[in-house]
Amino acid sequence: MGTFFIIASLVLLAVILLQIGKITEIAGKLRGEEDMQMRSNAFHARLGVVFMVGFLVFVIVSFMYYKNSMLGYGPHTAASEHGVWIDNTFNVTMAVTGIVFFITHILLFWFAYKYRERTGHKATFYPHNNMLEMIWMGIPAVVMTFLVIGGLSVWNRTMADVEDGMVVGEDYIEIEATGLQWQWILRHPGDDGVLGERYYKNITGLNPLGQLWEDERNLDDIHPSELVLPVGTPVRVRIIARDVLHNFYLPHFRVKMDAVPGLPTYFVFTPTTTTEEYRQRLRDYPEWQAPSADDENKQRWETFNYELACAELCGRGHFSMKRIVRIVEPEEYVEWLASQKSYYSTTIQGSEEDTAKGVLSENTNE
Ligand SMILES: [Cu+2]
Repeated sequence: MGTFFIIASLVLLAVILLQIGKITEIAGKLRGEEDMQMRSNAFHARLGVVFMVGFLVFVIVSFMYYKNSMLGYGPHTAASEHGVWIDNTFNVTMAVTGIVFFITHILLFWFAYKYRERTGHKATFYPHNNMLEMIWMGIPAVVMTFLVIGGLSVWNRTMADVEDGMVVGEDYIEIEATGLQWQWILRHPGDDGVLGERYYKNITGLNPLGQLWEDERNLDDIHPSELVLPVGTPVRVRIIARDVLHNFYLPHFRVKMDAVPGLPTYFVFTPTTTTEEYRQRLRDYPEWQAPSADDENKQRWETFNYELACAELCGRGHFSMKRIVRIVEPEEYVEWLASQKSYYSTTIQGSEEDTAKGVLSENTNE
């Protein structure tokens, strides 16, 4: 019954609105409709211009407000070698598209205002102008070509693998990140500088990466809880997923690569700024320098840490795939590495897994 009354009231309301519309129409005819129409046109065209100004001011203000929080701006310049190229590419694209954004929005609303219907003005039929078309096809084509070629060149340099002839452990460090629901298992090579073999059928509760313990290179590999790397040395990260898609994401280094089950990927990057240097950069940032620097600002640098995250929405624990990343001086890295115990020595040695050494797949899997 209640529903019936609600529906009936809505129908009545619609009828009333229709009637009001009709009355307005008739009243308009009596008063001279055309004049009303023109006044309404002018009003809405002006509203459009006001909206445009407000909108563009809002765009500028919000950009100014958030700029210090955005990667690539303010104090957040890239902490890796290739990150600087990527930031430049982004900034150039932003400048070009930003200019076009302002021009097109101003034209859009200005034209709607200037060419509104007015008494005594007749629209011109203007279907074709070769010159004009050449200009608006030509300029974007040339600009896009430059953006795409520049972008491709940066992409190719960023995605390049280590150079031929480079020696792992000497010229670069190779580490491994395995994503699974919901954590990253990091693996650093031990003293030998090389990661040992792994085989997925060897994965057990004790051996989450399926490392082959008969491969001696595995015995000194460590599974650190933080990603610690020396500044200035190229790092090659092997990226692996154990279940669903994950994504190895180091925002401050502009590193981002999918971790795909069954398809190993990699990323090579060179950290250029230690954690301490980055904190100092935040501390020295002029806009946060005021003597009245509030606690919130101080927090920014006192507690700053690089982070490893997962950038693929991989399930309900996705958010927890966060690891602290520390970039340190090379000497500190050597010290840190020496202080770490190998996964084999802490977890495997003496266990059932250890005695099963040499027996591949099936047996160790159960
Ligand atoms: Cu994930």
